[in-house]
Amino acid sequence: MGRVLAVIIWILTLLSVLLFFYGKWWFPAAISDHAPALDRQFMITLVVVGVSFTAAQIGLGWMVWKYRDTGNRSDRAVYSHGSNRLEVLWTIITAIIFIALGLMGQSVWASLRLHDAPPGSYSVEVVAQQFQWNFHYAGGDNKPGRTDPSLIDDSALNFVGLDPSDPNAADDAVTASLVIPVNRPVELRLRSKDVIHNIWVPQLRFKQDLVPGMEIKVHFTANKVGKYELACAELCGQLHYKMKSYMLVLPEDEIQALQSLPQAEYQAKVKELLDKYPLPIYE
Ligand SMILES: [Cu+2]
Repeated sequence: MGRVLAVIIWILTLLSVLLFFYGKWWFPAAISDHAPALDRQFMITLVVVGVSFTAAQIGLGWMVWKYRDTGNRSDRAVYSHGSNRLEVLWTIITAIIFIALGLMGQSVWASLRLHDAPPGSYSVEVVAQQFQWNFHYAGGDNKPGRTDPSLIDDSALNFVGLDPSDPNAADDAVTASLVIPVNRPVELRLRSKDVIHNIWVPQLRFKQDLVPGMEIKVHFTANKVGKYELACAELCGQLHYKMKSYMLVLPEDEIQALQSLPQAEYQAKVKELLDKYPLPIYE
C-alpha cells in the first residue's frame, strides 16, 4: 500500500506541474508598458515555488515508500525530536528566498503606486460604489470640476457629487466605462463611496483596491488600442457580480474628439465606440 501511495503522490505532482506547461487558462496577452517586468517577476516566483513544491512532494513520496508497513513486527516506530540545526537552516533559506522575491518585485509595484504620475498624464477620477463604476473625466479644459460628497445624489445621476456651479465642471463627463488614450501615461485617482472595491483589468496586469476615505493615486501606460473587460475583484456585497465594465484604449485623436463633447453626446459616443471595438479573443 505504501508503494502505491508514493507512486500516486509522484503522479499527482507530475500532472500538476505539467498543467503549468500546458499553457491554457493562462494570462491573456498583456497591453501595458510595465507588464513584461511584472510577468518576468511572476515567472521567477512560479519557477522558485514550482521547484520547491516538486522537491517537497518527491521527498514526501520517498518517505512514504521507505517507511511503509512491511509486515515486519520488529520494525517499530520510534519518536524523533527532529533536528534543530536543520530546522533553523531551512527556515533561514526560505526567509532569504521570499524576502529576495519581495525586494525584486517591489520596484515595479512602487513605480506604479509610490511615484507621481509623469507630467502630461491623462487623469481620470474613479469613484466606485455598490454596485457600479463611475469614471469622471475632466473634459476639454483638462480641469476636473469640484466634487463634494454632500452633493452626491444617485437619483439625480450625480454619482460623484459634481458641483454644477463650478465652471470647470461644465464640460466634465461621468460614464460607467473607463476610456483612456493609448501610449500615454494614465493616472487614476481611486475613491470609494461605501466599501472596499478593487479595479482589475487582467490585460493591464494591474489590480488595486479602492478604499473608502482614501484617494489612492496610481498610474500606468496602456499600449494597445481596444476594448477590455474591467471587473471589481473584491467581494463587495450581494450584487458584486454586477460590477463589471469595460476599458477602452483609444488612439489620441479619438480621445481628443471625445473630450470636446458635452456629457450626453459623450455617453452616446462611448456607447458607439464600445460596439465598434471587439473584445480580445481568449485562446
Ligand atoms: Cu465592488
